Amino acid sequence: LMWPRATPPRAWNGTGSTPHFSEIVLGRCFTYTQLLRPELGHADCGQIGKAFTNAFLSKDPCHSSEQDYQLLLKLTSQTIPCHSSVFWSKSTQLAHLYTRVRQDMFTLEDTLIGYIADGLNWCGDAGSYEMNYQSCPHWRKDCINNPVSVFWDTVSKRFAENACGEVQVVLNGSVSNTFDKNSASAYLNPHWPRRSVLNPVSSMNNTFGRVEIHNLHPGKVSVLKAWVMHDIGGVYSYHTCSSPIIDDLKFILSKRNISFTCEDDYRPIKFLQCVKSPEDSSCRK
Ligand code: N1C
Repeated sequence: LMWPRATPPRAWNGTGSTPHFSEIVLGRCFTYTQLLRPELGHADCGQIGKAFTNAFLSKDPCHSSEQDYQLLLKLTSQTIPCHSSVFWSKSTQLAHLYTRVRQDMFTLEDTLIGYIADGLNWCGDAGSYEMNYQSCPHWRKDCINNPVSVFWDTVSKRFAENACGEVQVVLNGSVSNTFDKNSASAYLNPHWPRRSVLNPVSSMNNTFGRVEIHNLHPGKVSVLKAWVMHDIGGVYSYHTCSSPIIDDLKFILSKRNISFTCEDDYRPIKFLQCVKSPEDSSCRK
């Protein structure tokens, strides 16, 4: 039995739940299943909304688990055709512009579960039935196993497990952490501490390197094609396909028997950048 609490829930260091969370989830679910992808018209948005909130309400927001999201995952299962999965890291906007034009390709946010949750924040509290709209745990300052981080890890893992054929990843060559080999080495070397004592969460914030590449199925995925994109007018390119950081990615995939190719400034995506900066010299040739 839970009594109404006398004191407000504990204050965390992260942004609170998104106002009108449940209504947004329900509205997005109907938009996706009724208007965008009618082939998912059979999905039960009422049940999906309930499964989503039940995954974290009345629970300690620092002890969220994959298990909490299993029913939600089951209710939102979706088949993505082979050769159409697009992963990304540090390139949210560009990757989504790309699949906006290429309607036959899917990032996680182009699937039902990713579409529903994109950009939202949520958490509850062990001592209350309510959502916490004041604050939620910050992944670095409070705890890693918070409802939002665990959610993205869980759905990213499933998205990668289900990928087949030729898959793509849009990487950002204009940041130092184009690919996070430290996230990845946690898996390569069993003795490497996943959460280093010196720097508890260094390199934890890279889902592609930490979760997705390790959950691609060799034999199902034939090749990963990386597109390393550079900001137009960016003063410095940190990484290209010839950078050692890309060799790390190549090495991990070769160990897993998945072929790898890499191309700098892939033209179809470069065109999208050029829509914004048509006068740049790199867009004129
Ligand atoms: O940590 P990242 O990128 O490497 O994660 C991106 C990678 C993509 O391929 C997606 O399939 O992992 C998946 N993914 C999301 O789709 C997603 N949408 C929103 C992972 N995280 C996602 N978010 C939130 O943005 C989440 O809170 C996470 O921490 C960031 C990831 O951004 P990033 O570092 O650019």
